[in-house]
Amino acid sequence: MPKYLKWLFTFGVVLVLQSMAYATDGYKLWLDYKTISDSTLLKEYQSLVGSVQAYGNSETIEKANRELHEGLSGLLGMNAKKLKGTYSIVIGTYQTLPKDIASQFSNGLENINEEGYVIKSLGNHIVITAKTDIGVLYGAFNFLKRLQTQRSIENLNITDSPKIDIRILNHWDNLDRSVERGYAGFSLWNWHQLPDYKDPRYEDYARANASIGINGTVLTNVNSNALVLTPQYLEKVKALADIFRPYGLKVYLTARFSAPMEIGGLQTADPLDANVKTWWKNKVEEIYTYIPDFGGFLVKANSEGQPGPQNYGRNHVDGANMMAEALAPFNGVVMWRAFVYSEHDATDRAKQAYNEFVPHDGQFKDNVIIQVKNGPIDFQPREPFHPMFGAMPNTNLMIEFQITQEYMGGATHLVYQPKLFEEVFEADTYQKGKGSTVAKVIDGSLHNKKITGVAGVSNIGTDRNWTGHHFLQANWYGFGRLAWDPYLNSEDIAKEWTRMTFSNKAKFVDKVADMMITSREAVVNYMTPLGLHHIMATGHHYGPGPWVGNLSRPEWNPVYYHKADSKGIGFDRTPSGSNATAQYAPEVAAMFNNLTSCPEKDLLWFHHVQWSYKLKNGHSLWNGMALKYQEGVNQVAQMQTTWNQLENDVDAQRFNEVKMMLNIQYKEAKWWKDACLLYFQQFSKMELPKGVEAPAHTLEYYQNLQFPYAPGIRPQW
Ligand code: GCW
Repeated sequence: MPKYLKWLFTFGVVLVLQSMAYATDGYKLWLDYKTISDSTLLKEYQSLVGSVQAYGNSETIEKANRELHEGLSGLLGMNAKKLKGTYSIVIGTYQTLPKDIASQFSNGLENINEEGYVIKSLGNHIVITAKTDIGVLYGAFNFLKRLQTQRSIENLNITDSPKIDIRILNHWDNLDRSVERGYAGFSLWNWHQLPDYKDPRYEDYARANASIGINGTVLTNVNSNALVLTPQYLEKVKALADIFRPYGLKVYLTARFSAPMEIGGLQTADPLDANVKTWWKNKVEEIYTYIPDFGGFLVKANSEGQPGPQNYGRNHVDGANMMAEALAPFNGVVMWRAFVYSEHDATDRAKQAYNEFVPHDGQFKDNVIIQVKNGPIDFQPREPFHPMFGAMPNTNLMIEFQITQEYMGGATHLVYQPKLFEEVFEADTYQKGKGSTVAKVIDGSLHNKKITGVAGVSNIGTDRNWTGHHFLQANWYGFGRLAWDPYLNSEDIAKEWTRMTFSNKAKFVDKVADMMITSREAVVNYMTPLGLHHIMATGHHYGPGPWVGNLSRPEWNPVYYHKADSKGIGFDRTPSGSNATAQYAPEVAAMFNNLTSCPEKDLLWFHHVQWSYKLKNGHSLWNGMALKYQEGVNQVAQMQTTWNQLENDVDAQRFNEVKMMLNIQYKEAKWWKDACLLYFQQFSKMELPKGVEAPAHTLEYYQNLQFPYAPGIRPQW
């Protein structure tokens, strides 16, 4: 072979290999517009899709136009400019569309809200329109999704609007680029190089968020650093905000309550002090000179050592309203967190947030929204819904989920969280009788709320695949989908994501979705079955630690939560115990209080139950618990089997990476089972039942394991 041919050949091979690697490393998320492999379908789509005609010249419309070009070119395997199918794809807002097209939407677009969209077949057009540019972009993504998931694009008449206003990621990212409870590398925000160096990844991040309707991002950790509010950093924040804006993604920051002292030179941060008020007013005004559409502040105050109004004898209302006043002229909001509990308060930690906030119902300003974690303790594998959701009819409430897996195995465990989110949204608060679900509280329909919101603590970092584990991309995706519409079905979301991310083969989709759905219960089973909670190791929270009982604050100790003794196990939160159930509506409280009506999945959350207590399946509590732990391990084994069967349907890179992760998950599921059962067995003094594998090591062995460098730990702890 002549030299030049050899060279060309090698070059070609390298190019092909490179593009393969790029296509399968997970970077493209669910937006990898691979050409449709089913040739009949491909031809059909090619015969239907014509040119894209975009009306309007905003940056957002430009992005929508570009997305359609890239998406169609990829999916249909030819340059989109050359498409000559029946229907041209017409995009634009109602105002910018040609009059003859716009006039066919007879009542304007009254069925959608400001961010909603309409996709409608009209003669030789498929029209994607909205009231705003961002609505058009959302519609463009939805249209592409139809092709990605291989649905019909004929006779379309789709209207869709988000049901919740603020759909936001909370990054627990520090200015040194470490990420508290982050397991996917470092923070995306390269503060040192900003504002001049604009990593293309910033735009990819905004685009991915827009594709699932996420419209806000809090860039910084709730354990906050006031420096981000200084001009030096605001300039950097502005650079990010400018990149995110065309994608409808608003920037928010965490506001450190003591900032007036730390960066403002004041002697106090008392929210009722006139100088403090003025300082925040000026600071907010300054922020808006950099970022005219700045979203507002997220505040963690008087919680886990963060400063707050209580340092000055004031309360949450004083603190939140003071900031809200400064933000109101600019339509900014304050998201004030309800994650509070105190070492000086001896009451059950599960009750403390409610006790601190509910008496203030109706006192917060209109642009304050109280951000409440999904459950009353702290993002455990399973918690009952937070009682505050059924108790503050006159206050804006938003829900906070934790997408990053602080308590669910970090980024190595495949846990499909939208199933958990769905479970919480479906829970019934009974606040206005049966059917008063958490979803209705959060979307504002139960009480006619002015602002509504859903927050998710991000699982995103610098890892090439964004989330550390390919399948954890589904949690970012599913979070966005459910924040848009909390009534969606998590199983449908799993299938949709699988089709977009991997393959449309029906068998593959079913098997993968099945594995994802199972994973949610699996993690509960192998970590904290039957309502157990907070029994993880200390600090990094990696692995089991039910034996821990020596921490300075009682409510940090696992023994505080499981209360295992010779009689039984579990936290009595009924009237004979802490009476936390009284914080729920009477119907809900009655259900939890009664041992037989309390769902067994929440049993040990609400009751201290005897080891010999008979579960619904006839097993004693001890045997039932041991079998649940084993079931969790078996479920992971089943996930491994399923995945191994799919080798031929997945590219080698992702197949192998997921396979290795599942091996870790299996090992760690066994570790949890063995360590917890050995520890609890000291109290039950009962044998492991048939069907439960004997532990691999002694209890002492598990108790001595140390992981000083486990990821995600808070640098200051
Ligand atoms: O669960 C705890 C985490 C902390 C976190 C805190 C919170 C950001 O261990 O790392 O701090 O919750 O939500 O504020």
